[in-house]
Amino acid sequence: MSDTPTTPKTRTRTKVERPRLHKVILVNDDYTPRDFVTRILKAEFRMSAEQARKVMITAHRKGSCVVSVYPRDVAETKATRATDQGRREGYPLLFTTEPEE
Ligand code: TYC
Repeated sequence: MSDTPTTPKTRTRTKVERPRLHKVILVNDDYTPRDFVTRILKAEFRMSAEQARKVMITAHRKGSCVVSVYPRDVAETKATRATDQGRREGYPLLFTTEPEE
């Protein structure tokens, strides 16, 4: 150990917070056909047929289901695009977004 007096070094730490991710949520309704919901999930959210079917059935049974999480702008764009595809076919299919806790 050396006897040289040491001056405490101060360190500046810049806190960088990761941007919060946002959930895309599929909301159940009584009118949109199951196969249509599954097709949208596969196309817009790049899910396998099996994954898409599971998410669709969960929303059908429980009222809603988290599809995936993304940075905010991606989540909003995907939710809007997927909802619009239902509207174009006359279905009330709805995808919403909310920040992750
Ligand atoms: N409940 C619809 C039906 O029975 C199917 C459906 C599932 C619709 C999930 C929307 O988010 C949904 N045809």
